[in-house]
Amino acid sequence: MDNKADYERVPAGAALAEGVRISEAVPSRRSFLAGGIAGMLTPSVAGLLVSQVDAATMQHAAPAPSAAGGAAVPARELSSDVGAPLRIPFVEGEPLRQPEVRRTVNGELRTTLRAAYSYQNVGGYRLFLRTYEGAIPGPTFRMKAGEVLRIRLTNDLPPNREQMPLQMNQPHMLNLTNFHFHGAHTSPSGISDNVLRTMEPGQSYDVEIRIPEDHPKGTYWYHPHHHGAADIQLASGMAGAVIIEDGPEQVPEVTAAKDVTMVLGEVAFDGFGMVEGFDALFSETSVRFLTLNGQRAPTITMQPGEVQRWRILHAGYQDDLFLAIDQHQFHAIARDGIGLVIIGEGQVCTDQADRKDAMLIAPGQRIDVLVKAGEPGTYDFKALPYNQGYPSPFGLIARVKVAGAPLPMKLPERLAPPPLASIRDEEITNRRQLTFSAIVPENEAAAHWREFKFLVDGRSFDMNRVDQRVKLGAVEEWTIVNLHFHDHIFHIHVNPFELVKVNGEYVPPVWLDTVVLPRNGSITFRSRFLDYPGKFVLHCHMMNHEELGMMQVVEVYEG
Ligand SMILES: [Cu+2]
Repeated sequence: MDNKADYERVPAGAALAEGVRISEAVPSRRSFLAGGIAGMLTPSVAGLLVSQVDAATMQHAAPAPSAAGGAAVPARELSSDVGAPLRIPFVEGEPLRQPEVRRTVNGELRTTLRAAYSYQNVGGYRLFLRTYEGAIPGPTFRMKAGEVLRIRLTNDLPPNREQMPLQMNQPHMLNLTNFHFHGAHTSPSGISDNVLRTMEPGQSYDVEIRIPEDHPKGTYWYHPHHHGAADIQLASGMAGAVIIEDGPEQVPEVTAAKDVTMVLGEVAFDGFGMVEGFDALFSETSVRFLTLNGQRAPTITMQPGEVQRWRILHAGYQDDLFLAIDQHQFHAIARDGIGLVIIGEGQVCTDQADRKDAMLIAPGQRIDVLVKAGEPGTYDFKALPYNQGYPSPFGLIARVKVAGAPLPMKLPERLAPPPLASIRDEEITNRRQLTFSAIVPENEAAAHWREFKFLVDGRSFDMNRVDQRVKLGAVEEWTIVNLHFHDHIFHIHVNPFELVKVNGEYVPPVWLDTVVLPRNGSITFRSRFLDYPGKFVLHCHMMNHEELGMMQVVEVYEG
């Protein structure tokens, strides 16, 4: 079901009439100091600064919603402020947009995907970023298990004005790209989900990914994965959702729920409004604000009693987010595209697992949740402060406006049968242990980022070395030990895994493809390597760490 039209039907003017704030995105130096704000500036705080918006800006603020998302804005409508990055009128409370949806025809989703710079209006700033199809996020692909995704990917980024460096584990060659279908159980070879491919600027490439008939149905995503450029491109907003649609086994309460795609973004940029290196991304406080589908502080509308299915995808580049909605609950029904056995289970890798009102999501993870609207009112959907070894970004993400006629809908009492069978002890053919660690400079200043090393098994990534050889047909149990005092995020391509232990203690098993690896702790999971021989990678999904070397090559070989 495509809700795009529902969202587009809401006229921007109607929202404005109901008291939408017009905010200046950034306070003046004077007001900043007066306010004494050291942490993230929430839009609500920015909203208080409306009196400082100059008259010319106010006059032209109303057309801003239609100009959002990268459309051209006449120069006279821009703020008179000449500072960089360019600040523009910012209207809070626009209806949440849905990314453009592209669908299958006759079993094949055939599409183009153009990687290119474009101007984007994001939360009060006019940024110049690498994007897919000139949009943040990129289009949503909707397909079914058993279908084929065929993409003609054109790399229209400019030439790289540098040679390939000797030090590969630092950002480099930022205009090389490729295509990764995160979470797909498919071939990692040839022109399929092959992240070891290189796509040069000025060239077009075919990608063909076959989704098997028995693939778990749920929420997946795509993003670039070329080592050296993946972090900068993802942080710029190059990401989109892939939805493998439900089958007839889905329970009626979920089928009846409005299906909403929600792509979380962490917005960071340099003093020019661009993302061109680690000076924009590396500091632990780089993230300026959070976005949902590329929008800052949009409004999600629900009727009292309504149940919606939110497909929450964390496409941010670096940090765990601890999500909550005032006076509402998340009811998780799937994690990483794989249906849960029990509603709400799977929150295990957090020191706040007992907090039932909040939900931890790591970059790369997806959590499908049901949300049942309560009494009429407006509620904040936000990220709460969270300790991931260093503080996570926090602040407003969106507002949930509950209004209109009551729409009594039910939450399900049980979910569809789980798509993947639990791995029994006697299936296991091999065990192995890996370590994640870091070497940090004596003074961890952001400016010293070149001195950080992020390692797996004590080594930096080398795409020409195979680190883990797994025999085709193996069923293995892996323990990943984190020797660092920060959390990391373990992700492996091609095969999902069943998490069974955290810090050596058994947990209710949950299938995932991305998981928080607790600081000075460990995770243990089981995985089946029954098909798809070839080379692929495992890595930390905190993309700064991946780019600084926290990645390995895995080869599934036919013995
Ligand atoms: Cu990491």
